[in-house]
Amino acid sequence: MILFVAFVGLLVAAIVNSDDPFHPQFHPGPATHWMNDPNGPMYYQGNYHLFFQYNPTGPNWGDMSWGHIISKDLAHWHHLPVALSPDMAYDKRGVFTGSTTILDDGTPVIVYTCVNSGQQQCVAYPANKSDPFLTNWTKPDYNPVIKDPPPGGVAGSFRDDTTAWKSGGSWKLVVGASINGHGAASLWDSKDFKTWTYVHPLYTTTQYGMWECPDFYPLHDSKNTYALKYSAGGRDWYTLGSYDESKQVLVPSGNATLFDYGHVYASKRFYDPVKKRQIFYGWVSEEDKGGSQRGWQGIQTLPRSLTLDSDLAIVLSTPVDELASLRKTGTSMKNVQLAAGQTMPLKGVSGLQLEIEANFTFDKAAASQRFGISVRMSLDGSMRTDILFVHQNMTGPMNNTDLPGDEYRQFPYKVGNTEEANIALCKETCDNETKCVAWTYVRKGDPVVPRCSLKNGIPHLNPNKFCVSGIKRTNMSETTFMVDRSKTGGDGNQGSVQAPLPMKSGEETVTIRAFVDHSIIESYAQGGRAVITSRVYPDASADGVALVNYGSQPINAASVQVWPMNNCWV
Ligand code: DQQ
Repeated sequence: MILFVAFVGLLVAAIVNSDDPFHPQFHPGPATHWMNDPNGPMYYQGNYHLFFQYNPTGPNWGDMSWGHIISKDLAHWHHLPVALSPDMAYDKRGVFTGSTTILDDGTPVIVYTCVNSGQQQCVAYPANKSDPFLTNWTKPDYNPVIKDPPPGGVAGSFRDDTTAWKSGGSWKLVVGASINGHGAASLWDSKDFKTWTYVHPLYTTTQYGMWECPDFYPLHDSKNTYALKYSAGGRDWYTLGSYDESKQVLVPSGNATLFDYGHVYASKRFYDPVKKRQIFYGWVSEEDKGGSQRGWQGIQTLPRSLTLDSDLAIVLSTPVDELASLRKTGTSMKNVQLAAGQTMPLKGVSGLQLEIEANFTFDKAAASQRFGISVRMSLDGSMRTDILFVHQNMTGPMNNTDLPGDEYRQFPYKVGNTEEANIALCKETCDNETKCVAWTYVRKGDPVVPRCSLKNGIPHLNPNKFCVSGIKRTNMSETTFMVDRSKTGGDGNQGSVQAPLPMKSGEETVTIRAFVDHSIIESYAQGGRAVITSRVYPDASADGVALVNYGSQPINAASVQVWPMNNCWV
């Protein structure tokens, strides 16, 4: 019966999605309706499970339940029936986010936020532990197991349980909270997984009023570094540090950093005992207004493995290797030369489901470089999303260089000033205006009046003997990774996203990897040092790929590989 239900669900999935050009086909998620946070991922008896916040009846948030899919390899997925529904008095307003923990005897247990008048924490156990699909779950009579928020907390801001871990001979669990008005990872302790007592905040800061979806886990490096993760302000943050088990606190070693500079929230990770790694999923909501008309909203990221780069003190996020099993026969090119300003469409390469990896040679001595790949590109190039490496070596005046476009304001030559003083004024004005990113001064001699042009984007560099330009030094590192959606098309978010991309000394190559799956683009630079996830909604005909060089000197793409990708539904 269960298999029959799953099979019918699968057919529905195929019917619902096949003619929707925006619906991803190799990202895990439900066939249709609303999905938000990933919940309770785990490996159990040969299967990877992923649950998620799900509305089983419609395309908008509501009736919060746990949807359920499973996979043998993190690449190919099967739909299963809803695992948890809001069917008890204590969770009738929602089965909110939570995690799974494998107990000492091998039993998996879900801890989730049960919502009624306030938010409490509840548990659920498999109805049949030997069912490897874990299709049915039961909620014991003693729920909720945590009834009240921590002292200084708020009943309506107390949610999103982590996977529990053993420390000091008992179970520890973190729940997101707002303590005395500040976001906090509230720490709870239990001997039997039934009676929980409050300890104190494992970590808290004053930056946000509430932390959703916290997590705490080791990165398995030689220094035993831990990551404390939380979701706040629409983004997912981590702080690295050490775990002081005698005091039960995180001792931070740095500032909060983003996992993904794009559109990812409420992420969840689990430890994969098979390959001994931490794996991350994140919720990627729609970035246009058409979602509910399409009948579904929300995607999960591809599973990403998290490792620590201890030199750079950042977490690297890389799509799991198993995804290579979704690749069809690919195309590969070597030593492709790109002239300054060139866009080179890749002949015979197109599709709405692609993985692309390109390695470029990076010239540190160059004044300024902007290159990468264009995806979801229309035949005439007018629609495209650019995934770029940006290197700014020089912020001072670049003679004989124009930065055409992106102007938001200009002002004329100041009479009485020398030309050099006017150039300095142009640069200084840009430095003092928050909106300003770059400037161009047009010298005397050009048919138009000499003037300063202030820009809110970094346009392409163009040789022009009348112009002198500069790019403002931002507090970003000099090398950044960028997704430019200004020409993306459709009615989605056209905003661009820039992420710091730290380079190591002596590095001479830049690797850009992108997964394009209909309306989602996951972009990774330098093995996951910078990640930007974006939603795009161009016409289905915009399916081309190009290499682009917006810089003023030639670039060599040492290797380029593109694979069309299969669907992930089995
Ligand atoms: N989504 C869940 C909450 C969580 C929020 C409700 C984060 O448990 O705090 O659907 O997106």
